[in-house]
Amino acid sequence: MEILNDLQNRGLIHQTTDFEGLEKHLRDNQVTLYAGFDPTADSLHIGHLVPVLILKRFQRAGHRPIALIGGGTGMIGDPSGRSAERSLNEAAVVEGFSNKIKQQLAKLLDFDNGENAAVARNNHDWLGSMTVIDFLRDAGKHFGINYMLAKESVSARIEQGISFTEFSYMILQSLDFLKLYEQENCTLQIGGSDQWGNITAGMELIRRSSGQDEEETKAYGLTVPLITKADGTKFGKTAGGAVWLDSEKTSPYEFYQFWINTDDRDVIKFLHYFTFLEQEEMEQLQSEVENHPENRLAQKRLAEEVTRIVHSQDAVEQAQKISASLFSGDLKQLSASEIKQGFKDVPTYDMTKEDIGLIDLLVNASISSSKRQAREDIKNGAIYINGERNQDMQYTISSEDRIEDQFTIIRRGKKKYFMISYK
Ligand code: 383
Repeated sequence: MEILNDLQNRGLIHQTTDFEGLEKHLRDNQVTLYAGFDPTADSLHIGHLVPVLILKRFQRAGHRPIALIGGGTGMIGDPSGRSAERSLNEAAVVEGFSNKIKQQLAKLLDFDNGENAAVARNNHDWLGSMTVIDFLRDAGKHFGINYMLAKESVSARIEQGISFTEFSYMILQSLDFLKLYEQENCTLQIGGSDQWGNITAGMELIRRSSGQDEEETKAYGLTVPLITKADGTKFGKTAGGAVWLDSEKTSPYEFYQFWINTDDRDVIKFLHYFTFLEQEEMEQLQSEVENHPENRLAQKRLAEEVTRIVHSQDAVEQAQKISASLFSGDLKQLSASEIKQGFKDVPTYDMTKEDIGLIDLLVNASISSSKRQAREDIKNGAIYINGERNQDMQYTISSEDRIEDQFTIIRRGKKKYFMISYK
């Protein structure tokens, strides 16, 4: 199927400049396209995933993606979609973030598959050395103030206030599109719907610098929709904050769980956005959601696919193993690192590696409210050590109960978990 049709069927096209022209351009050429990512943190998060996957979809269709890292623009701050001025990071911090993000993008896109290998560029390479005189003479002259003021990213901020720094951001992103257009024959920029103003500004700069009119210039823009959820809450946020692509920040198990928890009303849409599954399979899953929602098959498939794309098949299997163990309460086969992922959010009690009576431990770790309560809990069979019920009042917790000498998991009742962590 043609790439634009595929994107359309998946509901992935919010706006395009000249749809028919772009369709023909993609049919007749191997097109170089780009999307930009500003290094505002040490990792991308799932909000970045849709545009990254769009680059991948184009790559699979034979086109050539450029992942642009905003080492220069990240020093300035895009006002698009933000209600307040950003705080600036030090140059060394932005550089560190850029390197990390580049590595993540290299994992997600094929950087060495010959023919249409993806490439990474960093706009610090050209923006970092541009003089202010050149900036104002060569770029600034092409931008009318009224044109800039009319952009949503600026007009939305007039009341609240916007610095000249952020006001100028669109010119920098436009210079990138021009640069990549001239040097890499890059004719398409994609981004989220928040990027529409910046993308069209770049097309305008390309037209003006080349003196061509709209018809002659082969530069296009495409944006993807903002991701919304049926319950109205913001996509991509959990109680613990953003869902990061870095496994150190969001473990593969948490990542997997995030997708498993998708609402029935959203899951089919997310399969379209975040996976490469064929329409037919997604339709089958849709009827599963309608007829057997309790099986959560679509959620499982979504979690599997996205976790595999971002992490690996091993990560999927590990996440499934942790989920199954937590569900059955049988923790024996989990490694310390799996325990750590699965029990990240449970109350943790730190202690030194010394033997301690079970009753004392229950009280010290605030698992039972008093010694009397602790005895009661043990007697009632409500206490489990690493998944095994323990009804021995005299029991001593020792090295035997430490998983890889690091943790003991205590459960009280059906599903109240506590982690004992040893120093
Ligand atoms: C910088 C220089 C360019 C082209 C783009 C940029 C970055 C752009 C931006 N993008 C967001 C970001 O970096 O700020 N000005 O966090 C996000 N993107 C993508 C997508 C999205 C946007 O990286 O909508 C979500 O992920 O466009 O918010 O020459």
